[in-house]
Amino acid sequence: MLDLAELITIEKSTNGSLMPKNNHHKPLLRRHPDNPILSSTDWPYSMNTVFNAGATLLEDGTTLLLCRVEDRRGHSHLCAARSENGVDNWRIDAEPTLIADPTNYPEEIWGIEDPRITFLPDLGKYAVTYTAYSRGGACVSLALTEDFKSFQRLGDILPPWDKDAALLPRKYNGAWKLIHRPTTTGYGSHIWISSSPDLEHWGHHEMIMQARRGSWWDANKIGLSPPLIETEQGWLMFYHGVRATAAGAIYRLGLALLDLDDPARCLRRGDEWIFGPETAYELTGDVSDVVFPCGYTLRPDGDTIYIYYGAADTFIALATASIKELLIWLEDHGSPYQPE
Ligand code: M1P
Repeated sequence: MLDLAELITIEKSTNGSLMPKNNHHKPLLRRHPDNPILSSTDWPYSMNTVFNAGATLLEDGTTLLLCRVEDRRGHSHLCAARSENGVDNWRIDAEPTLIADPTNYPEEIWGIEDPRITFLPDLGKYAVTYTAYSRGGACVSLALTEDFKSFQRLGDILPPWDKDAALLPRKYNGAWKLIHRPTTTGYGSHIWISSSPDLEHWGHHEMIMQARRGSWWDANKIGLSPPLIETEQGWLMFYHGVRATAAGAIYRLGLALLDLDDPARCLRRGDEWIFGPETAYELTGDVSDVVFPCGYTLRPDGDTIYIYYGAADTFIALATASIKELLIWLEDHGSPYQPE
């Protein structure tokens, strides 16, 4: 893999300068021409909307999306869709793949939402972290699976309000690490990391990155988007920032880099958003002005990623990006992280 200094040199020598700080530069995230790639009309059963999908590559190279499907009561469940190329010809489970089970897991009374998938090589299993919508609010739940057919539920691992969670793929000094987003009344919604010896009992809670304040695009409320992406420079983190405006919230994406050896340490954070709602399918839907990725897959070149995002809480769309370009952008458009 090229190191960052080398990449910056390449970028400078081919462009004359680093990417300009305006919205005319080549977009970092490029929308697929087939967008939206999945919508309610593709579904084999009656429902309202499909959005916010977790993603992974299965052993045989198949792309699996675990999609959030909202039914016509407003409750969500998860449904798997599989494709050979990650773009089209999706094979969608004929029935919901993972549904709320409020009898055994009362915290799932109002549905389950927004899955993130991390493969855990030590266990040979995929971990699915998702939001359980309980009477007390949103909380973080976890299930393990080998095949996305049967699931071993560990139940709610963090109490309300907490969501936007994903595991790191390996332990640090015997501890699993979970990135998540608790909300505290009067304090806001920030990104935290917690540790566990067994995936069930969580502690050592530390804040990693604070929402900014004032007029920033990511003021007051941020959250992890897909699981972290491992690079030689650190864990690359896409996060969403929610701007409250008189016309409603705008969900956009930003970038940050966490220390590979100590993921509780944020090294760098981008100043500007890198992706926001612009197209009709992002601007109009059940919830307008939302782009919300929960999953990505790494393509065979080891650099291109496919980012799957919910658009306007109504569709699933796909954007492609280069990890190298994202790191260069962060170097040029970011600053060392300073808490607000
Ligand atoms: O409607 C936009 C998003 O709102 C919530 O996200 P967050 O709590 O991070 O602001 C979630 O309900 C998410 O599913 C939804 O897309």
